[in-house]
Amino acid sequence: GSQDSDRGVATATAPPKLARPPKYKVLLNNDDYTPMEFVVDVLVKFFYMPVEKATQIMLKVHTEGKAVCGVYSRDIAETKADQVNSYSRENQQPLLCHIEVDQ
Ligand code: TYC
Repeated sequence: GSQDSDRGVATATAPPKLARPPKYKVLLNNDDYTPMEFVVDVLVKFFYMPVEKATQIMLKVHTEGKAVCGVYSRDIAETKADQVNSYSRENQQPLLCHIEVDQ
C-alpha cells in the first residue's frame, strides 16, 4: 500500500472499498379517484411496460396501497416520479408517485 512505514519495509494494507451508489425504488400510491385506465396509461408511457404488466402493477397498488414500478439510479428515479406527478396534475388526477432508497 502507499502508506508503508518509513523503514523501507512494505506492509500489506486493505484495498480501498468502492461503494456502489444506492438505487431508488419508484412507487405509486393508491387513491380513490384516479381511473384505473389512467394509471395503466402512466405505467406504459413512463415505465415502458406492456399493458399486461402495467395492469398487474396497477391492481397491486389498488389492493395493497402501493407498489414498486421500477428501480433506478437516483437521477432517473427522481425524473420518473416528477414526470408522473406533473402528468397527473396536468390531467387533474390526484395520482402520486414517490421514491424510496432501495433496501
Ligand atoms: N383506486 C383507484 C380506483 O379504484 C385506481 C387506482 C389504482 C388509483 C392505482 C391509483 O396508483 C393507483 N379507481
